[in-house]
Amino acid sequence: MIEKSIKKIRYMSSNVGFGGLLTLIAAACSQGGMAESSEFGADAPVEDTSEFEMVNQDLIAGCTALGVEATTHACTHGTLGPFASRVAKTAATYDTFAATHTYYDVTFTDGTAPYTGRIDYSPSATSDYVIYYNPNVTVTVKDKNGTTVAPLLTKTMGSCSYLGGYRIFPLSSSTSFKPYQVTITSAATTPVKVLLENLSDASIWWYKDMDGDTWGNTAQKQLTPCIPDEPYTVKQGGDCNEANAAIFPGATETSGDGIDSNCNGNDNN
Ligand SMILES: [Ca+2]
Ligand SMILES: [Ca+2]
Ligand SMILES: [Ca+2]
Repeated sequence: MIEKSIKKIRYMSSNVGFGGLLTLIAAACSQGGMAESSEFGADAPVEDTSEFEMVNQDLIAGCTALGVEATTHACTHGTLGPFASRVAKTAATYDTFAATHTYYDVTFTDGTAPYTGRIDYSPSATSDYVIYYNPNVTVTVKDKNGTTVAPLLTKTMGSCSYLGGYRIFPLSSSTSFKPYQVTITSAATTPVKVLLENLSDASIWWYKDMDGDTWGNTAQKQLTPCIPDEPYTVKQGGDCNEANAAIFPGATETSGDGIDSNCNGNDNN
């Protein structure tokens, strides 16, 4: 469903312009759902799930940053919302992030720098979640039992003026672990902008392109929200010859040369 949604957005965005694209992105957000990562090609890296075997990992091995599909989507929330306010508390009762896809203004109750407080979050699906924030603050996560959840990735973001950075955590929807305790520590500024996203919603297929013709091998692909992982660098499959950059869907066909140059199964057209 997610792959269909992303493809639909990409197709439709060419016709609806930027404003329409943002509407489509918001629509995709609301669809939610879980994307399976079991359809990787034969050459895809094998994930080490030993440390996080409870969760579905969307981050491919060696992921160094999220791709623009994820970061652009998140950045639009800074201008379009939806917006909400939450109070990070130090008392026994904590405010909660009620849902993903909301851009939160988080305020603190202690009133002195460094500002710090806790908000609880109960994910609806087991997945990798990204917590974006602005300015760059420290975000740590523990499960309801007080066990620290190690971040999978911590990055600053230079491409969005509304979000300074992000951290990615593997979270479970099991009540054995949630609600999670999200602690935010800010050196000097309050409130802090915070946005949570299920990374499955931002995952897209990347196809393996060995001959550099921008068309990939349909059978060898990765589903990930990360930046392209060489050689999984293109978003379109259908290349019927990965050893010849002159052969790809739509290439010029030479009739009767014994080569299907445009990958339609026919030598002559
Ligand atoms: Ca290719
Ligand atoms: Ca042909
Ligand atoms: Ca031919």
